[in-house]
Amino acid sequence: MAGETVIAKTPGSNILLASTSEPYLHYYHGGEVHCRGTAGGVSTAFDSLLKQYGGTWVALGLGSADREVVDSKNKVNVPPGEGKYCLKRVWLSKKEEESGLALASNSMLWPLSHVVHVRPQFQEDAWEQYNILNQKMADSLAKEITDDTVVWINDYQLALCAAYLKKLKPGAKTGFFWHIPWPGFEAFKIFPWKKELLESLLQNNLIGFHTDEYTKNFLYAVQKLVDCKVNEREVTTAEGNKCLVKTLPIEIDYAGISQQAQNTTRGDVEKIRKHYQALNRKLIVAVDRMDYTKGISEKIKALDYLFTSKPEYVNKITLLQIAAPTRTNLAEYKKTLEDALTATDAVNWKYAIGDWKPVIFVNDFVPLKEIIALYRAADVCLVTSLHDGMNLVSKEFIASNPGNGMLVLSQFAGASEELKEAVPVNPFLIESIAKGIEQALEMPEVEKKTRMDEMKKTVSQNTIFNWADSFIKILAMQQVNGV
Ligand code: GDG
Repeated sequence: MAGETVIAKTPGSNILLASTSEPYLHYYHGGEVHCRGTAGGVSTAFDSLLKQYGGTWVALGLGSADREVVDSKNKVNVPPGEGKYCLKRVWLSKKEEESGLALASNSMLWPLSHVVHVRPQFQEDAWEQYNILNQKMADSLAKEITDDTVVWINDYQLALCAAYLKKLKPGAKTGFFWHIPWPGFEAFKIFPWKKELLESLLQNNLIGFHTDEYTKNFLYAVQKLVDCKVNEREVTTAEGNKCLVKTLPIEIDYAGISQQAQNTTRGDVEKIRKHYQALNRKLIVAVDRMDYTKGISEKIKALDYLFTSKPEYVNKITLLQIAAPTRTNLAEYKKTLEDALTATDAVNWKYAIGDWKPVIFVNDFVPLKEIIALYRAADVCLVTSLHDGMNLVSKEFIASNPGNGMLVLSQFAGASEELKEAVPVNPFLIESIAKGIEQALEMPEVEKKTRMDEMKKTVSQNTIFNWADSFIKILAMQQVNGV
């Protein structure tokens, strides 16, 4: 399938990817250098892509041993031992990391874009450091650009990158994907550097969003604030740059994930269930980065509510929550973890019996192979994001589960636009989550199978490879100003 794609056929498509998240992280353990993958949608998605197509990925190097493994040009081939593509690392000073990444990206733009009522913390100095971070990435990208390079910049941490890059390489063609929601104007208009943000983004030749709602919100803000012409979804800036704005929902490597899942044997599934004391009990699996947008405490409280309102479920279900550590230096994230642990202790204290605990909370990075095995073993996958650009976990579950499980999915995850047969919940209402869990647990086998088959059809039709092909194909057709 990948061999027939536009990228593989077009010799002029030398992919140069940019994101702050790195797909592989090197770290010290016991005096030795180890390497592991990282949790997060951008890492997972583009790793499967570049493993297939090759290319260069420019990302920050934040692992304790990242500097140990790169060559003189800051490059290392990954995955380790396979060398499928080149990872080029960019180093930040402590100040740039703390202000440009942690504060500007994760305490300003992240809460601004996710409408979950966490107040963004604006600071001028952080915005300056954000500029420096974007400039550094642009400098590093510029060194890799040749005539046939297609530059694909990713996510809210790099919104100014194209503007800096085009000062160095005016003829460069750049596409940008915004992986998180773009909020409505009421929420967006409080951003102090909103015009600068929009004008920089519009220097790209293509911008992608996951849903039509985000695309429309973005275009509305552009029309309100920027001197430009908007013709349907094409924006022409006062300087003459044409930027196309498209809705392109991200997908997963369905075949790859479902193949890995099928390699999981019945014995493996039984072992997992036994390990989590879920042999004769129902297993609910949840996989998230430990982020306040994901509604993790809400899930745990919903389970507590379910046991209180329906005591017949006590000792009959286990929630296994994988909560991979993320942005651990930020106060909001520390508090979110504390809240989740408090909710876990409360429900476990009230209801644990013998070897059974209602909630198993794993605040650690878990290898993808194990996550896929868990999706396969699960009776229910519970996704309760308060707001989520897409949510890849829901699609990974659909690809991995044999069809006897059920997905409970937040109405406020972009994925809910495609996965119509999932059980929808409003995660702001604990009772709604509890009802969703109950509906999924009690659903007749035939209905589950029918719904899961429909969702498998949807997710398998559109893969990460088709998604990337569409993006690159559209980008390739865009004119670059003055070239
Ligand atoms: C952003 C947007 C959008 C999680 N824990 C572990 C682990 N993961 C993997 C999952 C999945 C990925 O991380 C999470 O992706 P999501 O899409 O669910 O969420 P974000 O990280 O917030 O991603 C999101 C995405 O970008 C893509 O555009 O969908 O809306 O917020 O792949 O499996 N992987 C491993 N260990 C873990 O402990 N190996």
